[in-house]
Amino acid sequence: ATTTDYLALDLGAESGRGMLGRFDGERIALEEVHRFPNQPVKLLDTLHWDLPRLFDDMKAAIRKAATLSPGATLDGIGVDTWGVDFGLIGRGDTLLGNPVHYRDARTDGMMDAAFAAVSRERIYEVTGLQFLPFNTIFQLLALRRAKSPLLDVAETLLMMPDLFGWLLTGRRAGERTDASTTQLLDPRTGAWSDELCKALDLPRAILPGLIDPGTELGPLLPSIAEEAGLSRPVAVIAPGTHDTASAVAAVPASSSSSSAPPDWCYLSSGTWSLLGVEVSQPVINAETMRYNLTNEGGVAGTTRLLKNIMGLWLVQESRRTWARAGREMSYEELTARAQVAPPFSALVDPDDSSFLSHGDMPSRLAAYCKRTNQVLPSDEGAIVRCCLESLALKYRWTIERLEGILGTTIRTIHVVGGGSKNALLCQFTADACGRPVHAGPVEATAIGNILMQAIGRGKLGSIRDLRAVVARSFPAVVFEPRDTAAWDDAAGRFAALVK
Ligand code: ADP
Ligand code: LRH
Repeated sequence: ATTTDYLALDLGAESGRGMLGRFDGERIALEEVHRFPNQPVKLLDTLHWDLPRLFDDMKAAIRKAATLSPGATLDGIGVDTWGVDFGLIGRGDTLLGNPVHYRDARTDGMMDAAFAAVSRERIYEVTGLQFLPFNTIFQLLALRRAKSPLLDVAETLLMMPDLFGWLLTGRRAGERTDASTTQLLDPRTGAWSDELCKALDLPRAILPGLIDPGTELGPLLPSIAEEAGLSRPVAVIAPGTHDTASAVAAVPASSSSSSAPPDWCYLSSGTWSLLGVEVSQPVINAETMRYNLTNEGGVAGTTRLLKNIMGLWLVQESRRTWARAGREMSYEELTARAQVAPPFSALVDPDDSSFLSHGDMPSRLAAYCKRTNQVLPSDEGAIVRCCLESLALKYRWTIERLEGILGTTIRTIHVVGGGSKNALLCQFTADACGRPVHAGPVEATAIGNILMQAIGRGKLGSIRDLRAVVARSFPAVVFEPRDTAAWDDAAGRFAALVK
C-alpha cells in the first residue's frame, strides 16, 4: 500500500506540537516536527490566548513537515485543541479580539447567574454536560453581562480549533466534538439549543453550522502553502477537534460491537485527567448529574461519558511555582522525589475549586490541607506524592461511580497522554483502582487526529480499524495492581473529602 502523510497540529496546555504521521495502511510512524510553548498572556486583567504567536508556530510546523515529507507534500492537516474556548469573527473576516483563556476569572459567578434564568437541572437535561465554571455557555454569559461590544458585531463564533481551521482555509464551520463542550448543544438532537440561547439571551445566530469529524474543511490557503514550501494543495481536515475526542479515538482497545458499554475505561492524562467510558448514547440522569459526569461528543457518533479531574495541572503549577523561586526541576526528578516520600501523608480532592486558576499551587494545597485538618509536608517530593496519590484515589472514586451508573464492570484502565509517562502515577492508579493499567500511547491526541484524517481521506475504514492500527504501532506498558490493601484505607479517608 502507498504511504500517506498527515500533520496533526495539537495544542495542549503544557505545549503545542506539530506531529507528522506516516501511515502505511498497517502502522503509523510518528515524528515530532515542532514543539512550542502555549502560554496565555494577561492583557489588562484578562488572560488571553497568544493567538498570532501560536498561528506562527503552526505555520512553522507545516513548513518543517513539508521539508520532511517526500515530494514536499502532505495528504492532510488537522487541528485539535482543548474544549470550551472560542473566538468571534465580524464583518469582512475580522477577528474580534484575541480569544480569552478559560482559566480567566471572567466566569466567576456566572453559573449562579445562569441558574437564576434557567435551572441547573434543565441545563443538564438539555445538554448532559458537566458543570464547569468555564464552559462556553458561561463565558458567553460573562460577555453578555459585561455588555461586551463584541457580541453586537460578531457574525460567527468559532471554537478554537475551528478558528485555526478558518485561519488555514478561510472556511467557517463548527466541528461537532468541540461544539459538544460548549454546553449549548443538545446531544440527543445534535443541534444547538434554541431554548438555552433564548433563556440566557445568547446570540443563537452566531453559532456555526456543524460538521462531523473527518470532514474536509477545504484546501490550505495558497499563501500559507507557498510560505510553507508545499508543492501542491493540501486538504485541511477536521479530526475530532476536541483534543480529548482525538485522544479517546486513539485508545488501543477493542471497540465494542454491541450497544453494551465496554469493559475498559480511558484516562486521558495530561494537564487534565479525563476519565470515562465510551458509550453509544448519552447517559443523562439524576446520578450522572449528581456526580457531575459529562456526555461529550466522540468520533463516529460515540458519546464520551466522563469526568474532568483536575489532573497533572496540580503538579505543573507546583513545578512552575518552584521554578519561579529558583528551584527548577524536571518531571523525572519530581517523580523520583515523590517515590521516596512517605505515603499518604496528606490527601486532597484534586477537583477543589481553589486549584483551578493559575498561581502558587503549593500554598493552595497546604491551605486545603489545613482546612481539612491535615498537614502537608513542605518538601517537593511530599507535595508531588500528595498530588499523585490524590489523583489515583479520584480515579478510583470515579470508576466506582461509572460502574454503578452503567451497571458494568471495568476491567482495564487505558491511560494515554503525557501522564502515561509517569510510571509512579500509573502504578498508583493500578494499585488504588485494583485494575491493570495499560499505559500509552503518549501522543494519543495527535495520533487520533492523524488517523481521523486518514479516515476522512478514505485510507482507513472505521474506529475499530483505527484502534487496531494504534495497538499494532504502539505496544502498551502494563502495570498490574500490587499493593491494594494500603489504598483501601486511604480510599476511606479520601471519600470523606469529596463533597
Ligand atoms: P497537554 O496535552 O495538556 O499539553 P500532555 O499530554 O502533553 O498535556 O501531558 C503533560 C504532562 O505529562 C506533564 O504535565 C507531566 O505531568 C507529564 N509528563 C510528561 N513527561 C513526563 C515524564 N517524563 N515523567 C513524568 N511525567 C511526565
Ligand atoms: C483537555 C480539555 C478537557 C476540557 C478542558 C478545558 O485538554 O480539552 O477535555 O474540559 O481541556
